[in-house]
Amino acid sequence: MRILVINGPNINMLGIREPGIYGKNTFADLLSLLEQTARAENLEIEQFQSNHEGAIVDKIQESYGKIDGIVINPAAYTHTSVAILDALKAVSIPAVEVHISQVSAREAFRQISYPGMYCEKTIQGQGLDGYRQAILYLKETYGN
Ligand code: CA2
Repeated sequence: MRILVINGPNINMLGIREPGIYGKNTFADLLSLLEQTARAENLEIEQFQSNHEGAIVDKIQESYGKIDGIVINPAAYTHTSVAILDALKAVSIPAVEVHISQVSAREAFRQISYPGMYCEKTIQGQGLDGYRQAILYLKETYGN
C-alpha cells in the first residue's frame, strides 16, 4: 500500500519555536517516525512538505493513480484553501487530516477546515503520533 504524507507551510520548522503548542519534536523526528512506521507496517510511505499552496495542489494531482491513501496536515492552508479541498476531491483518494495541536481549542479562525470537508477523519491534539494513527487507519481501512 502506498501512502503519501503531505505537510503544509512551516511544519518544517517544528521544534524550533512554540514548543508549548506543537511540542518539542522536530521535523526530522517526524520523518523518522514515518520511516519507522513504513518499516513496521510494511507500507510505502512518501512524504512531501511545502510552503506553497500550488505545490501542494500539484502533488495531490500527481498522486492520481499512484497513491492509495493521503495523510495531510495542510497547516495554515487548513483554514483558507478551497484549492487543496478541490484537489483532494478531484483525485478522490482516501484521505485523513492530521493536526499536531488541538485546533478545536484554539482561535476562532482555526475552527474551519476546508480540506477537512473531504477527509474521512481528522486526528488532532495527538502530537506526531497523530500521523501514525492516520496511517494505521488508512492501512486498516484500505490495505489488503
Ligand atoms: O496543529 C497543527 O498541526 C496545525 O496544522 C499547525 C499549523 C496551524 O496553522 C494550524 O492551525 C494547526 C501551523 C504550523 C506551523 O508550525 C510552527 C512551527 C514552528 C514554529 C511556529 C509554528
